[in-house]
Amino acid sequence: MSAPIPVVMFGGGGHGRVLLDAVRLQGGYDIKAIVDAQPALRGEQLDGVPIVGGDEELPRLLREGTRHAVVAIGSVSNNSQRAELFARIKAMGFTFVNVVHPSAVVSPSARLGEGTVVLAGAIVGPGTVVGANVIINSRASVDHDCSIGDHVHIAPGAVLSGSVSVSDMAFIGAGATIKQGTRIGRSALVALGAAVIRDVPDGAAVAGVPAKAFDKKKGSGLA
Ligand code: JB3
Repeated sequence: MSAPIPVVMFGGGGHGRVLLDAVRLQGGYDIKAIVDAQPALRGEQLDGVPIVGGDEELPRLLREGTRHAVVAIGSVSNNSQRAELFARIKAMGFTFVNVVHPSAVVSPSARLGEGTVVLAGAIVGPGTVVGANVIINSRASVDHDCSIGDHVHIAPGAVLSGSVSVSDMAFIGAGATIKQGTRIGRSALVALGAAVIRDVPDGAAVAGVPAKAFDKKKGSGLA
C-alpha cells in the first residue's frame, strides 16, 4: 500500500472542516498543513491539522515535498476569490486533488475537473462534465448530462435536473431546484430555495418560486 500523498489545504474554516472530514474518509491523501490568510490562526489547529501561517509558507511546503493542494474556501455567493486563488496556486506548481466523500455517488461516465470536490451524499449523474475547482456540496444532486463550468459552487441540497448547464463562477444556493435543460449564466447567483424554470443570464441574480431577478446589491435575504 503506497504512502498517502501529502496535501496542503487553503482555508481553515467551516468548509475546511468539511473537506478534512471527506479527505480522511476517502483515504489516499494526508492533509499535512493548512494555510490561512488570518494571521491570528497561525499556530492553531483544525481537527488536529496545524495552521502553519499564510500563503507565504508555500515555497517552504513545496521544498519539503508537498506539491498537492485543495481549496477549502467556501464562499457563499462570490466565487471569484476562489478562482483567483486556484490560478495563483496552480502557477506556483501545485496540483489540486479531487475529494469525493465515500457516501457520494459519482457516475463512472461523469468527469470531474482538477480540484473539484463532491461532498457527503451528493450525486453526479452519467454523462455530466464538471469543470475545475467546483464545490458539489453535501446532498446536492447534479443529474445526467449536465455541464458545469469552473469555480462553480452548488450548495447543499441543490437539485439540477438533466442537461442543465452552469457557467463559470456561478453560485447555486442551498435547496435550489433547476429545471431540466436550463442555462445558468457566468457568475450568476441562484438564491437559496429558488425554483429556476428559465435561463438565468450572465451575472444575474434570481430568487423565489418561480425564480425572478433581483438586484444583487440590494440582496434578497436568501443568499
Ligand atoms: O454552507 C456551508 C455548508 N458551508 C459554508 C461554506 C460553503 O462557505 C460555510 O458555512 C461558510 O459559509 C463558508 O465556509 P468557509 O469558506 O470555510 O468560511 P470561513 O469560516 O470564513 O473560512 C474561510 C477561511 O479561508 C478563513 O479563515 C479565511 O481567512 C481563509 N482565506 C480566505 N482567503 C484564505 C484566503 N486562506 C488562504 N490561505 N488564502 C486565501 O486567499
